[in-house]
Amino acid sequence: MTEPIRVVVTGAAGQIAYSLVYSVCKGDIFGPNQPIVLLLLDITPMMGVLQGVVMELQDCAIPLVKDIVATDDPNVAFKDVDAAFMVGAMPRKDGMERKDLLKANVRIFKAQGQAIDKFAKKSVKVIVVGNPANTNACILSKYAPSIPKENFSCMTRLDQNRAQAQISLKLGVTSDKIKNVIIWGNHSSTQYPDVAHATVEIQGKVVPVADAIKDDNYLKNEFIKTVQQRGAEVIKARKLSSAMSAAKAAGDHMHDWFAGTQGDNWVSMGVISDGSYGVKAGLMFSYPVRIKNRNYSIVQGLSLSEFAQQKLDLTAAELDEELQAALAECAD
Ligand code: NAX
Repeated sequence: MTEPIRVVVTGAAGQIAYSLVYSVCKGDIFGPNQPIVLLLLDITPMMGVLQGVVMELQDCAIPLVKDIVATDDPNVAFKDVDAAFMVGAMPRKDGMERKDLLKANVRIFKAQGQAIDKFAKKSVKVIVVGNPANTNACILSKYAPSIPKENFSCMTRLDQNRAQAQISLKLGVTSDKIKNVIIWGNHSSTQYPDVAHATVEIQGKVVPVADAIKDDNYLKNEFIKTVQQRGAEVIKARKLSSAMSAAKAAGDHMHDWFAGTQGDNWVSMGVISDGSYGVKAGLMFSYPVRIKNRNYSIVQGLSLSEFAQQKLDLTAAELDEELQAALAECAD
């Protein structure tokens, strides 16, 4: 019998977690034969709502689920965890300044980093979903110094999936036929969705996406803007932010981290920069990565046009500014 793995989801009473926990429990992410102990963390006022989520999970009657722990105590939630989905964060409220938002999130991710440092397995794999995701992940890692920096990541897979979906809609093929789309940089409107190295399989033939689309103007303008603004468009339509698609993307990210990427294909993940592609080391930057044995490596040697380089510089500068502001809050 396979030992259960311990998986924590923070922000567990929220809307992304509502889709995500079901996916975790039914085996989509860690495999159909992997038993799960699920740890759910939220803040004290949400414990009643969280109990409702626990009841529903119980009522799903999923045999993989060995135990569910719902708590408002990070020291309990992170105990011996193998995988952490950091979904909970302070949302921006009306009249809140960026500085206040950063300050609130630094406080949350500092405390949770310290708990991860103390209680999680040293091999834990962490994805930060809560915004500002890249910077929150940096803060988390800073306060969990006993855990390798490479074990922390942030989610840009939703942006990758959105980019793939746009190309698939444009070409009338299913999204699995499109490989190697890249999201560079910040999970914000400065991100750079890049299809310069992407391919599409059409009627059994693999061709560059650019050759299939044959519209450089679309790829440099409308496509990029659509992906960058997609989250805002969903909010406008739904009056709520992306949740189902965000949960699916968080699952895709963690699935590939545990199971590995296929062949030469890559996926995009926010990971700690080692200076690759001229990005300042120490920023949590979304790169194309390949994954083997639960370790990722940043794909090296991809050519960047002048247009692409400018986009990378812009998003890296934004991330640097955001991180410096967050670090200043840490010092307070
Ligand atoms: P919700 O507001 O529905 O849920 C957030 C939950 O987090 C709430 O239950 C809240 O009580 C909890 N929470 C707040 N502080 C906490 C703390 N200190 N410890 C534990 N739990 C805490 O938001 P939801 O729609 O689920 O979105 C969650 C986060 O994902 C937001 O920060 C959102 O901006 C971010 N997103 C990130 C995306 C990405 O691609 N990286 C895309 C989707 C989403 O916008």
